[in-house]
Amino acid sequence: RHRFWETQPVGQFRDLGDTSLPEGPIEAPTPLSDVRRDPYNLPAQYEWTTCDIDDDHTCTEVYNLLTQNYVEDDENMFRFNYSMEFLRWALRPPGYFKSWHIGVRAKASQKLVAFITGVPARIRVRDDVVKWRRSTFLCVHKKLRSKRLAPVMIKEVTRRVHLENIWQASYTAGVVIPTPISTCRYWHRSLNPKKLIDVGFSRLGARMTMSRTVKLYKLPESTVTKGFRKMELRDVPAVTRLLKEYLRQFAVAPDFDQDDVEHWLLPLENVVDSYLVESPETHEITDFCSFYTLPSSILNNPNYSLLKAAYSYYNVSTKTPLQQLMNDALIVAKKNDYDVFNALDVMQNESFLKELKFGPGDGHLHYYLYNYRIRKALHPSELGLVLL
Ligand code: MYA
Ligand code: JJ1
Repeated sequence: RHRFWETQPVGQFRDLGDTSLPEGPIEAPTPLSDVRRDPYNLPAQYEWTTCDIDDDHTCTEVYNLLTQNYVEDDENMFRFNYSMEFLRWALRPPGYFKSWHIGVRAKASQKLVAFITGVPARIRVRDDVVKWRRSTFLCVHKKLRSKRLAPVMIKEVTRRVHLENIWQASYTAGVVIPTPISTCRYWHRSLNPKKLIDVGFSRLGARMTMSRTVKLYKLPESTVTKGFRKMELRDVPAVTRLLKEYLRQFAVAPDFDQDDVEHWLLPLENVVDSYLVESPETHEITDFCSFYTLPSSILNNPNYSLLKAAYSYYNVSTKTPLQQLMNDALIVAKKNDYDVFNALDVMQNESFLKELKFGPGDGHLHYYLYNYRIRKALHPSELGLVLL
């Protein structure tokens, strides 16, 4: 049933529940000298290109390809619209490899028609810290779908990752392939209910009027937690310590050092926002919350073209109740004109979703590991990992 994925070192559906199989890598690394030297073959009209994301022209080409062809919801009403600044941030973390930003061009027109990337990361699975590749932005132009281009691209990126002596990867997708380690649900908190209803993102509830709905989702003007402020560069060591300690409780989580925290969590305008609570007495950093900015294009609406969405990222509470912390995050997002605040049911998020008036969405996100077996699917709350 999965012509490609059945040939790959990933957990297979038929192995589900087979407790005799060990957890850990499925295939041992091969000697680097055995890794294929030449790129995989593409159909004759196409050629490989390495996308230099520093270059404005190339970055614009990638942006345009994704904005017109990347992920949509099941009714094709919305499509992710990652900004150029976001792409640059997501694709250039500490130690990134340019050779992993792979494009496919049509030879004749030189048009960019497909893209796949990876960035390096250290991820812990239970007690095992492994070097991984985090994978995103697999995209094939709508006109070239179903021609088995995706498997060639996945094999090519895998080859280039192997050349760096890395043998595992983590990725998420909206589709089910062999075999999810966990399946999460998206939840949505309306911040601008009128616009969300106008564009078909949400519906007026039964026995609800617009004015009652607006009132239901109303938020205070300013945050309530004392000592709540934006994260700054000087906070990197304290935030790293806080996060490291907090993420230990999850079965799968990133292993962040200070450089990673500086890159992935220091605020970057219109890309990532991070706030923390500094105790007014001891000046200790006790809590942390963050979200990233990922707008969606609104397809076919006469009045609106962009939905401004915030996505819950990493949150840590040690003193401030998580629910209060997240309510402050909602207040900040509302103040900054976001239309909706989205979250997955990962980590401890279930503890505040209903209380803070998030509602379940119609989308799921499946988490995967490449060349790493885990025996039994995890509950979303065992995941301490958020991929972009
Ligand atoms: S998830 C986001 C994916 N992108 C989109 O959804 C954007 C819109 N869609 C498209 O651009 C195309 O539909 C794509 C497929 C490109 C997705 N992940 O070429 P095909 C399998 C993995 O004829 P197309 C993200 O970015 C499918 O099951 N496999 O199909 C994370 C079938 O295989 P099989 C997928 O529709 C990506 C085969 O491809 C996905 O023209 C992680 C069909 O190929 C998917 N999202 O193109 C990638 N969708 O027959 C894996 C379909 O077996 C990385 N397929 O069922 C693995 C780690 C590699 C590194 C390892 C290092 C050690
Ligand atoms: O955004 C999503 N769904 C929305 C819009 C649905 C439009 C019709 N299909 C949704 N809205 C309801 C909100 C409502 C607000 C008030 C309270 C009750 C709820 O459900 C969904 C997620 O739910 N998004 C998608 O489907 C986009 C694709 C998700 C897969 C992403 C794969 C990414 C891979 C990157 O690694």
